[in-house]
Amino acid sequence: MTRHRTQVGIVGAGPAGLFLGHLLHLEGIDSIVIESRSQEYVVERVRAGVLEQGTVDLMTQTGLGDRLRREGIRHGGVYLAFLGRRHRIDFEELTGGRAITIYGQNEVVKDLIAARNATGRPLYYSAEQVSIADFDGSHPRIRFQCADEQHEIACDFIAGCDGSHGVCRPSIPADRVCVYERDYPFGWLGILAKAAPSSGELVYALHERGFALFSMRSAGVTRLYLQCAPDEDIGRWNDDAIWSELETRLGMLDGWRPNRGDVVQKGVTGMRSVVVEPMRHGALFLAGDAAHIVPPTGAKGLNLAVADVRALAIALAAHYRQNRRDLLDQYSDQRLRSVWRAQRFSWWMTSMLHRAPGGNPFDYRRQIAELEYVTSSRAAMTSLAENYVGTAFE
Ligand code: RFL
Ligand code: PHB
Repeated sequence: MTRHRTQVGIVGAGPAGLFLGHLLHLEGIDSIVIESRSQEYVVERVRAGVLEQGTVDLMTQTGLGDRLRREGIRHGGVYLAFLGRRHRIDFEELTGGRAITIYGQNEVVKDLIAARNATGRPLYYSAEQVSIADFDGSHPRIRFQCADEQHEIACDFIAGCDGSHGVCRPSIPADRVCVYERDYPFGWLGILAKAAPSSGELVYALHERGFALFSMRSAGVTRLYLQCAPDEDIGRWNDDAIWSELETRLGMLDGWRPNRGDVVQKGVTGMRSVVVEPMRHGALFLAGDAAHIVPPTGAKGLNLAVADVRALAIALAAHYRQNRRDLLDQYSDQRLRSVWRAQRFSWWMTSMLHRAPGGNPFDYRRQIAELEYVTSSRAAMTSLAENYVGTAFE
């Protein structure tokens, strides 16, 4: 058995765990990160693409801004499309100049791994049989196996950054947590394609046949999503069928539609809303998807994860530097306010833009009426814009 000692043991090397390790390093606080997957898997996983200004600012302020500045694409608005027409929501004009930045989650993760490697602080990949213990007492421990060797980390705090299927949240006794949950009766089929984006900005579309989203990663790569069944068999969809469905749902009366190209990745993801309360149990702090999941329609998950660990790093720094406990004590309540605000927005965007299976024509007409309102009333547009460009850090 190899024994380690650190100040903060971090479970999970997604954006939350890696960003926390980075922020703690800048504060001179030691950490060990353990990750159940391989480095390749963590880097290649295709997920989010929309960064709020708070995420961009934090990356820039903490030395992670170089590639983001060169390769990130600033968007000053998005389109909502229905009945064959696109309607632009002008974020910059409605929110006093605020915008979003397109930069893939896997690029964020690459930048964070490079920063971690430069510090020489440990990051264990392919960790097995991960467990946490005694986080209610004074000797929190993380145990895992790596390359057939047993490891035990003794730490002051454990950061549960292990996503929605991790071990940290289920380690909390069930009678001590409240889990608020909502399933949606649909999922997203997503593709990444080598095709030049035919729109400069994202297009969220409601069609009679369901939702579709046009997004991008770079000048040569388009990211697209289709509403599908939550348990959709991707094997049923050849590339031609996917493009043809995308063209049906995204094709506009003015002739606009996505450019076709080679599909380089495809997958299906379910949609859920989850909040775990509280986000702290003794010396265990949950952050990111380990504590909350939002449906991707509001583009909030990654931003919430980054905002959580920023708050946690500030609270841990106050503890180590000034012996203050108050910020650690406030962490859960403070973050839950912002999490619930993002939940409301993500639920609302999802409900407005998806067709429930078996939904009746009344619902569809009501959704169109809502979209007509949102794209014509300045008050309604401003509400969408200010929530979309950023509330994760508030
Ligand atoms: P992650 O990224 O899931 O990372 C958790 C890490 O923990 C590891 N792990 C363990 N490690 C050790 N021991 C264990 N027992 C472990 N169990 C798990 C996992 O392997 C993993 O590496 O969670 P984190 O860091 O909290 O980050 C959250 C974000 O990844 C997530 O919220 C976003 O991807 C959500 N999301 C979006 N968010 C946005 O802000 N903007 C978007 O545009 C956006 N689009 C999306 C999305 C998520 C999507 N999917 C696939 C769910 C689009 C999609 C399609
Ligand atoms: C993406 O580009 O992957 C993306 C964009 C907006 C969303 C979700 C995902 O709401």
